Amino acid sequence: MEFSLSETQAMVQKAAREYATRAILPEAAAIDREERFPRAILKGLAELGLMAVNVPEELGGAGAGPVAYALAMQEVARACASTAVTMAVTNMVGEVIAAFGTDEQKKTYNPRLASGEYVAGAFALSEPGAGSDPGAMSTTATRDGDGWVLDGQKQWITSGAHAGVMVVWARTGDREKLPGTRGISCFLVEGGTKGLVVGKAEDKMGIRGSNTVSLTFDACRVPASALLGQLDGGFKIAMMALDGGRIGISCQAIGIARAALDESVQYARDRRQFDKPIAEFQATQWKLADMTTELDAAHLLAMRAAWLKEQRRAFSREASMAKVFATEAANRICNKAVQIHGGYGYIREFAAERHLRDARVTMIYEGTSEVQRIVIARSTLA
Ligand code: COS
Repeated sequence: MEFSLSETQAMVQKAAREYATRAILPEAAAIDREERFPRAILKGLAELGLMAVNVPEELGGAGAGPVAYALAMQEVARACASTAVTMAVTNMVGEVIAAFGTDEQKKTYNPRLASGEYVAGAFALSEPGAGSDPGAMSTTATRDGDGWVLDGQKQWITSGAHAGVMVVWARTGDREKLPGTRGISCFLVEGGTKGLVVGKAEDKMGIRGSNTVSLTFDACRVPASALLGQLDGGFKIAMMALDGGRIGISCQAIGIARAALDESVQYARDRRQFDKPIAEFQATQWKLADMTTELDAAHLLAMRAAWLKEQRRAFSREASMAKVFATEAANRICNKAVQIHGGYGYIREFAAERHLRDARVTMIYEGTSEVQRIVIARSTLA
């Protein structure tokens, strides 16, 4: 068993930590307060190769692998969860195109996503009536001459207003013959395409510097070359992409929780009550001990899933286990961080309340905790 990092992994981690500490952390509170989409910061991430960590070098990516990506995600999320989710989705979109795209699609989109020419990519699967059950989607793509016409609505689309390219799922099969998860295809739609209408940005509890919108496809025409992967074979692409995406969100949660723990340690050392630092009270120590242990367990689960992915072995169950544990642990950790900070944990002057707000969504997006448990239980009972 090998727990140490390769030279490349250590280098990516160091580069991400250095940039996150220097360029992202000082902006994080303002990004949240002003709901600012951090364009310049995202460009900087792209320049470091962090928008396409696990995309091959010949397509403009860093080619550093899933473990390096997981480490980088933790570092960025530790500084700013909003920036981290934009990075996570962009990396996921790049990986999907690299894995399923034609040479032409890869040549067109991967270098743009990796270099920051496109500030972000977007992943448009969920709909108002199809969240945990994407097989119930109703957006359609109808063949029309040499192209496709998309009609329908997508919901909760991260970076939907800014993405240069989005991966969009739609029904292509006859609903009678190919119901549910069958008869769904995947398309690459460029931002600004005629018939693609971006809805208003959601006013969210956390990750307020990320952009979340609905998208309406109103007779939105795309060429035949926009089809990604096999006709009617799009559902599996979504599931495979989400398996990897779930490692990313585990690591986002771990990064947020790590920040909450570090700040709690600092606060517990500085804050004095009853003539001594509150770190000297067992009530505080036990909280810190549990936070440390849970964070490490989350980290190990996430790294195991990333390592399996790197070995090209099955990792779906392990990604779901990492996600459900890491995101729920992060919420417990952030909640304890607020408690350790007392009244100061409840005001904006300290970051503890932001961490708790940011952590909450990690149990919801890219598959709720309930969906992760479905995936895990199916494998346990198989
Ligand atoms: N990798 C590859 N293929 C997969 C897969 C995976 N991880 N998971 C499922 N599939 C395949 C199945 O093998 C099945 O293939 P066949 O039709 O050839 O048999 C097909 O996909 C349908 O799978 P299944 O029957 O399991 O689909 P369900 O409708 O029961 O859905 C869950 C399963 C709940 C796991 C799925 O719908 C899901 O992940 N939902 C959450 C979606 C989500 O995360 N949304 C967030 C969007 S981003 S904010």
